[in-house]
Amino acid sequence: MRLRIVLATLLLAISVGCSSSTYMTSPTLASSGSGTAVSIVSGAATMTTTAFAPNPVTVSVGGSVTWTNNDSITHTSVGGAWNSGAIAPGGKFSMTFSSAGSFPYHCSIHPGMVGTVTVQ
Ligand SMILES: [Cu+2]
Repeated sequence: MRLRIVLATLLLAISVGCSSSTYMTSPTLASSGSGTAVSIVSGAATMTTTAFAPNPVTVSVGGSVTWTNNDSITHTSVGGAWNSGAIAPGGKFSMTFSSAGSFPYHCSIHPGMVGTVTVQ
């Protein structure tokens, strides 16, 4: 009798373990937060088309671009359809592109800094 209870408990523990590990390996979270990376390079303020790297950057329709400020001062990414606001040093900003096209953008603090996002 006692053995039967132990076995039942053991089976229950195994099945709970299996279902939780299936949940853990679910790919649900794999696609979130993955954007094509663009770096705002060190010393970008005095640069033009090389301030953002890579430039131009190409993403698929529905894809996103994540800008990371690798410089020591604040920058922005401003396009026709988006405005990052201030991106502090070390900060990031992401934008998802849902239609194909060529989207020019710049830094509103340093208008010489220009880039293009190509969505195809
Ligand atoms: Cu800037």
